[in-house]
Amino acid sequence: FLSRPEDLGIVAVGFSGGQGKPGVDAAPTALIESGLLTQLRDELGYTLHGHDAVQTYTDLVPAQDPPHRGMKNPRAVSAVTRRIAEQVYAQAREGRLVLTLGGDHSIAIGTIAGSAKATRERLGRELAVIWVDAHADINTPETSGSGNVHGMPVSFLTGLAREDKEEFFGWLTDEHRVSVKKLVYIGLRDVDAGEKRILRENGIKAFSMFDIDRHGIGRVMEMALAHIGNDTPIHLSFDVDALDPMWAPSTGTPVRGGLTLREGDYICESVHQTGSLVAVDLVEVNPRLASDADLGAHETVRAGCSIVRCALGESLL
Ligand code: Z70
Ligand code: MN
Ligand code: MN
Ligand code: MN
Repeated sequence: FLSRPEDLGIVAVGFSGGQGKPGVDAAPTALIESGLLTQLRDELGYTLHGHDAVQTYTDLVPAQDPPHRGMKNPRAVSAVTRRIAEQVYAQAREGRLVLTLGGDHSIAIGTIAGSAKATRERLGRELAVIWVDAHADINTPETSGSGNVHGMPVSFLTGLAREDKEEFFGWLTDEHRVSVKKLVYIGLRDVDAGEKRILRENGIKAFSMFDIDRHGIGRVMEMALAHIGNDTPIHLSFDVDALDPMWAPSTGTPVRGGLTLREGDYICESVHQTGSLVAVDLVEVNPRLASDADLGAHETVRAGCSIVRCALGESLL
């Protein structure tokens, strides 16, 4: 798919408005300072584009942003994700693999919208999404108990949630959307009752931790990739809280009983090996949250770097 797969577009998103805990906006800087981009350039051989600065999007955050349909910070999240969609699209249009460093998971509204649009235009293909997460993030504004938009990105991206007003995600059109048939979850273990109903009613393919325990991660990846089908462009959206808090404690909503770091790396390696990867997100690293602040944050950043390197082909011999 990629004209020059060694070219990597970087979007560094310092944004936390999709949820309530400050600090997740500091992740891109922490990941970059730990040497991630240097490794991608010097060890994996990528040519990096657009990595100059971490974006904070402060010009897009309004002074007043009262809830709409229960969503918190709806104007800010809508405007920021709209900008991210343009940035990801601009990189993907050049035939570059796109790496987005979040940021909370609401930013995937932008990354996947941009990547779906570019994939349609360049390849005439529909995008598949592999969503690795403890959570399904498929609440509609109406089913959400929290009002946090990072629990809703998949419902907006699949069109299960819709909105006419441009300032509340009304800018999303069919060219930005993905089919529920081309969506696969891995690592789920904390899914709201309303979300379970949405998954069931829409026949969405989901591999929970139960499925990973039963089949092993090797078989789960075979089944996940078979569901997507060969030669389908893949967007990998990786929430670091899919990993067990043992490896990634410094995240907004840690949930015990998660993936080992090796299982997380294996997911990324398997996706890389398809040759169909067009974009990767790493989200929800919050360097300010670990109970043992310094050590936990360092471990989480280190795990995040490992995930990204594996997705970009580090493990290939
Ligand atoms: C819950 C909600 C969520 C991440 C928490 C939680 C969603 N289902 N996502 N942490 N990364 O608020 O909708
Ligand atoms: Mn998530
Ligand atoms: Mn999550
Ligand atoms: Mn490769």
